[in-house]
Amino acid sequence: MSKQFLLIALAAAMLQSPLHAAAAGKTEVIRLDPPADMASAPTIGMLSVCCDKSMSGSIFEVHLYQEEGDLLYYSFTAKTGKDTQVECPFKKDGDYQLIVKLPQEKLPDRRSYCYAFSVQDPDPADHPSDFDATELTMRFSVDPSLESDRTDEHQPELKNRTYKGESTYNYARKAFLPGDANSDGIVNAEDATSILIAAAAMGVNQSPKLSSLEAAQGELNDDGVLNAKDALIVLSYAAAIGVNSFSGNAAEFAESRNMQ
Ligand SMILES: [Ca+2]
Ligand SMILES: [Ca+2]
Repeated sequence: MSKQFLLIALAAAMLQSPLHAAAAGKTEVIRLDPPADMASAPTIGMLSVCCDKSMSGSIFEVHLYQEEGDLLYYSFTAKTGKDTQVECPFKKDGDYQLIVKLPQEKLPDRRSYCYAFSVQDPDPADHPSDFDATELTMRFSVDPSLESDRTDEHQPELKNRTYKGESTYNYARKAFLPGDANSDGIVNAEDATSILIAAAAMGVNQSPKLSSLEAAQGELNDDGVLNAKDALIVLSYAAAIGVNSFSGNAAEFAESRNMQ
């Protein structure tokens, strides 16, 4: 039986960011296999990261800090058009950091947010009847009604020998529009052109000249590459919308038509 204590120090180096709209979507749970050296070790805690599709294109990383440098435990990208959840088990005490990288509308780089937390037992002797497991949940979403970012941290509780903590981060960010590769608010053939121009530039090792948000919005088939396949999806989607044969967004269109 492990006797652990979870000390959550959410020192959020939070910066302000532009606005982004949330939308309901079906839930997809992504489970990542733990690193090989963790596979047979008991876990002392679990970090759950949840985000809705408004966080599409964002990158989430979990690091463990060690004397010789930080160790990356997990990295995943929130997918377009789906809700995402990742669960990260910890096998040992230590200082961790969750890094969230959001695609930006105007800046060429993603903006990073760092959330530091510790999983540690400050003095095991003082807690002889502590708990078997620890859980920390972080939820990320965007709220277009907000003027600035907001953090809600709930008081941790002990229940069924599990120590639980939860925090919600609401980002005030502009609407994420799948397919809108030139960020003019609509999805049409011009976006296909932008994607093809960007793909051609990258083909000769030149800058795609898209913001990270535009690139994330243009990457429709979740293969991690911005190319003619995505442009074709945009054209097909625009044609379907034009004759009212589809009512969702471009990412949902790609999935419904199996254009992955
Ligand atoms: Ca557009
Ligand atoms: Ca693609």
